[in-house]
Parts: sequence; C-alpha cells; structure tokens
Amino acid sequence: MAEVKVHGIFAGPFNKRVELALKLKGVEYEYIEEDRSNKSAELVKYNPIYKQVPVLVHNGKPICESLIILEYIDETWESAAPLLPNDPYQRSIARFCANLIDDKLMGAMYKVCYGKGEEKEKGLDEVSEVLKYLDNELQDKKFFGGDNIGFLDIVASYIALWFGAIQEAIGMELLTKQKFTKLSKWIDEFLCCGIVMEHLPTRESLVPLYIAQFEAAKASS
Ligand SMILES: N[C@@H](CCC(=O)N[C@@H](CS)C(=O)NCC(=O)O)C(=O)O
Repeated sequence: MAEVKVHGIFAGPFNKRVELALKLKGVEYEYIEEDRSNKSAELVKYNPIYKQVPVLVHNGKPICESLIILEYIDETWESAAPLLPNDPYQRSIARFCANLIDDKLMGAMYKVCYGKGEEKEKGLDEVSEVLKYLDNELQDKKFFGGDNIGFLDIVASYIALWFGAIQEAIGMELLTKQKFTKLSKWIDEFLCCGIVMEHLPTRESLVPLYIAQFEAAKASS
C-alpha cells in the first residue's frame, strides 16, 4: 500500500488544504506535527529551500508547496472526488484565483494587520478588490467547484476560516454579508460540510493564537 505522510503544524492553513484534499479523496495518511521553532531534520531535508510545511511525502518522495501538492493529489488519486475542473479554461480560472488568494489577499492582509497609515489603507483596498473578484466568480454556484467542493474551495478555506479569525483578532469586519453576499453564503455552506467541520480547526481555537501573534509583534516593534 502507498505510504503517504503530511508534515504540518497545528491549525496551519496550508497543511489543512492538503489534509482536506486527502480526506476528500479517501486517502489514508500519517500526520507529522512540526515545531516551527525546531523543525525536524526530515522537513529540512524534504523542503531545503523554504523549510516550510506542508510537505507531502508519497512513497518516500517529497512534494512541497500546497497548491502544487493539491494538483499532485488530484492527478495521483484521479478517480475519487475530482478537484480541478475538467474544462481547461475553468481550470485556468481556478488556478488564477488560487494565486490571487495566496499572493494578493494574504499580502494585503499582512498590510492590514501590520501596516500603518497609507500602507494599511492600501491593504484594505486590495482586500476588498480580491474579495469582490471572488464573490463575482461564485456566480450562482454552491461551491467554487460547482455542486461539490473542489480545488478552489480548498484553497479558499483560508477565507472561510483563518481570514475570519484574523478579522476577529484585529477587531475589524472586512468581509460583510452586505458587501460580499455570495462569498458569505459560500462560507456558511463550506463550513457546514461534514468533512470540513471534522478536519478544520474551530475559529475559537484560532482567534487567541492570532491575538497572541499580533501582541507579540506590537511588543517587539
Ligand atoms: N506557499 C507555501 C506557504 C507555506 C507556509 O507559509 N507555511 C508556514 C506555516 S503556515 C511555515 O511553514 N512557516 C514556518 C517558517 O516559515 O519558518 C505553501 O503554499 O505551501
């Protein structure tokens, strides 16, 4: 039987993507918890450039970077729960939106959380711009993937959960039902799915972690 291992950290948004994809595909795996301040020799060996989680190890071969891992999982266990759309154009849109979340939205949230004055304002505008784009992208679909959770839903789990916890920790409401109706509805649908509820951490467990992180950053600045 194939040996599948995932190196991750508790409540890490990137490794949770990988775990969610494996769960959806029904692939059994061993989870290895890493300590960010004392990374295992295996993690450093498997991901020598970034030394980050997640790393998926499949029969001894490491794959790094969550978006690449998701595609690998989809291609390797192709018969169960397809993640990326079949249509090449839709596939390109899903990949574009995934990059938008990882590059633009996360970068903008960093400016909102740690920036001041003009930089923070710029971050707020960028957050709105990306959320508007994704809201529009949902059209009348239940999930980004259509009737079922797909690649982009998994990537956007960051918005459904971690983004909300960060908002709560900084005391700002950026993603409102009034402004982003479809995205808000999607979040409710997504977080109610059994597999999501079982395998993602709760918002309550994340908020204190972010509060502590922001307080530590303030104290050292
Ligand atoms: N682009 C990467 C980001 C991974 C990432 O940022 N991982 C964080 C945990 S959430 C990490 O390992 N941080 C430890 C460090 O950078 O030292 C991906 O998509 O996998």
